Amino acid sequence: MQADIFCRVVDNYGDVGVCWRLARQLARDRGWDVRLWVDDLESFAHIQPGLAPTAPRQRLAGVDVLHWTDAPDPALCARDVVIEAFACDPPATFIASMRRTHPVWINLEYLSAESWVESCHGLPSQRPDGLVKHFFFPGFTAATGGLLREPGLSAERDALQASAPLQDSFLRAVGVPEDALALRQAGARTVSLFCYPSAPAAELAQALAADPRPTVLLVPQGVAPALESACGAPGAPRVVRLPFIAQPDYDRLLWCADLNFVRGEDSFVRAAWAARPLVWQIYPQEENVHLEKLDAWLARYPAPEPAHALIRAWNQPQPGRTAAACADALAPAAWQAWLDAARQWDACQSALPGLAENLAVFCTELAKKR
Ligand code: TRH
Repeated sequence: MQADIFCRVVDNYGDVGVCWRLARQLARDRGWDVRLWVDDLESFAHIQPGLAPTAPRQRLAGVDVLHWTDAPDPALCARDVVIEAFACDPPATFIASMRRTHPVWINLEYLSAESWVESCHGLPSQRPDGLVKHFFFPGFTAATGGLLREPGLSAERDALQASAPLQDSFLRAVGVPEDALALRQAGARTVSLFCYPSAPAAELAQALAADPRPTVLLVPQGVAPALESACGAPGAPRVVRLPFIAQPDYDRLLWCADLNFVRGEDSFVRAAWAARPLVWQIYPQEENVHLEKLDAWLARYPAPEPAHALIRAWNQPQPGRTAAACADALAPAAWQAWLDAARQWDACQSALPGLAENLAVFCTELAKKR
């Protein structure tokens, strides 16, 4: 199969993060010939070291990466499959070529745990020009497109989680200093923090400082910039700033942490595969629509009530609420229940077929009917 994936970077790194992960999987695991068109290579380079932000075309991890500009090369025509991510609309000249070849056309939607997704997943939309676009919804049930997950991920994760020396050498390689590694070896909790500016990070620091177990807090550069000033008191977390690292290394970082604060779409899914407690900050939308989506996910996530309360507080900050909720969620009984729930969440979600697999099967079936 020959496929073109179109990605417009709306904000941050999730749009390109999802497309890049999908492109690599279709190329590596399904043997597809994939061209990935991205309009913002600067953002892409942030999460993919080695990507040249000014190159019009480059080959990386078995994928042809194209800079999607206002004047795309008219010689590049549609082939078997066209995937537009998040309703981004392929360029007009490319759609003209689609009218000639009638490829399978997929709109890959954003992830939501809401139940309506099941009834919309896979539906066709007939256009006046004769082309048909199919909606493909990621999701948490067998009646959706599933979640991106690479084969062999659990075994790789289990091996790292079972070995303290492997974790040390990985963390050292991504820039965690020796004093922080020593704290971990002495029993400190490891927390990773990736959040939006609205997150009550100072309250999190306060709650971790009040907890008897010390904390090493791993934070990407530029995220929660005021954290250091909230971490001056004795017992406060040891904040370690890390550069942005490539997606497979970010996975490993999540696997090494006891608790992961994640955001958006892709890091949220990756934290599930760590099989460790996670706190999700959902991407904020107008009129608080995102809070309904958060509730839909919480209704599926089997964590105990104190963990749910912390996740709600993290998304709707009010003075004192996050610090109190964090203390409750870290209390021994709640924490143990959360650990069990995280393992259960990973096990039940990873038992479902992955998104790349579902999408490949869906496209192959449609291609047969062309
Ligand atoms: O960056 P995000 O907030 O992205 C998005 C976008 O804002 C998008 O417009 C919105 O619609 C969507 O959220 C819901 O969060 P996300 O989705 O977690 O994407 C971050 C990506 O960056 C993800 O692929 C993981 C990757 N990453 C690394 O590869 N290395 C790192 O060090 C870090 C911190 C992240």
